[in-house]
Amino acid sequence: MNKTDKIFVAGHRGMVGSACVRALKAAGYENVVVRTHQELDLLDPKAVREFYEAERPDVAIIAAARVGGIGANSAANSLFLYENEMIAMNTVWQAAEAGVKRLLFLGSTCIYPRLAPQPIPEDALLTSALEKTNEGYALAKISGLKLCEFLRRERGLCYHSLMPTNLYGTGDNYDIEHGHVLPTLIRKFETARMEHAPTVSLWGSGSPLREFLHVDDLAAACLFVLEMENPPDLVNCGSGREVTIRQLAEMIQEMTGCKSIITWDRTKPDGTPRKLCDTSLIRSLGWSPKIDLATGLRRTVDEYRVALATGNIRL
Ligand code: GFB
Repeated sequence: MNKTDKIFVAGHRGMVGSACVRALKAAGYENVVVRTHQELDLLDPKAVREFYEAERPDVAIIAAARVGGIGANSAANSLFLYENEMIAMNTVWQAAEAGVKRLLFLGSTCIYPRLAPQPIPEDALLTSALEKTNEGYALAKISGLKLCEFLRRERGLCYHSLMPTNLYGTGDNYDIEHGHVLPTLIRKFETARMEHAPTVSLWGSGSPLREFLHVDDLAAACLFVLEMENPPDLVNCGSGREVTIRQLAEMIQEMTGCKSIITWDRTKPDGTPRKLCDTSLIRSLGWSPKIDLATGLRRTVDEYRVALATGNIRL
């Protein structure tokens, strides 16, 4: 990838896409092309084809997706499958048809089997059954990464994929019902602190393990693989550190100064018991994360407070 390349970032208003745009600009890539949902409907193949043919980007970064936490995914697996499948097929296939030479497809480590070996290596893909709570999302992401792999093999296009672990950071979604666990917990503890609530209700048992990566570390990883001449077809990206949901809750509780008692609502799902990704491949290539969880959390709590005070919270 060259500094003068025209780079299309699909999903630039989301947490991942906006972090990629920031990282590209900070690294001196000035020719970044974006479209809002109103300007370009990624579910519409014809519109996507016309966009690629009109703009002719050199590079595409596919960060657009319908995303959500365990609540959103498990309530609407059909929608997560349909929209993400359409977005993946349209943005990847139409790019190839329009002659885009380079493309990075972003997914999630939920593509791996529910009971994959831990830490999860890239070759655990499709070795056993998926986690049911996000099966729709996972199937769509598997289709997208496979389409990239096939196009690379059949047409020699440099299309490749990166699978991040659970992400958090600037521009996250703080919706209580639909958000991911980390932003939701920040909002729950902050609200309980301000309202002097006696208890804070969290989901599940608190025992599942999750690995968290700050989105700025992910954006750096995206640039890193895009700057490689011959990147792997599929590479994991994670912090390499995992915590239980209970430990995460205690960290956020302490950081927010919330005195409420934590209760666990066991009618809510735990999801996959553990999903620590094996990051040895990306580390061996030369990337490593820079933002540890305590530092990233502190920054995120501060950003949440500013967003709340200024009415800029994303829900
Ligand atoms: O981030 P999250 O919603 O999704 O985290 P996944 C879910 C874990 O946090 C479960 C617990 O063990 C929940 O029981 N949890 C505790 C809570 N309290 C809460 C709460 O208030 N809200 C939420 N949301 N969780 C997602 C997938 O899986 O991971 C996506 O659904 C995607 O498709 C993403 O792959 C990376 O980590 O289980």
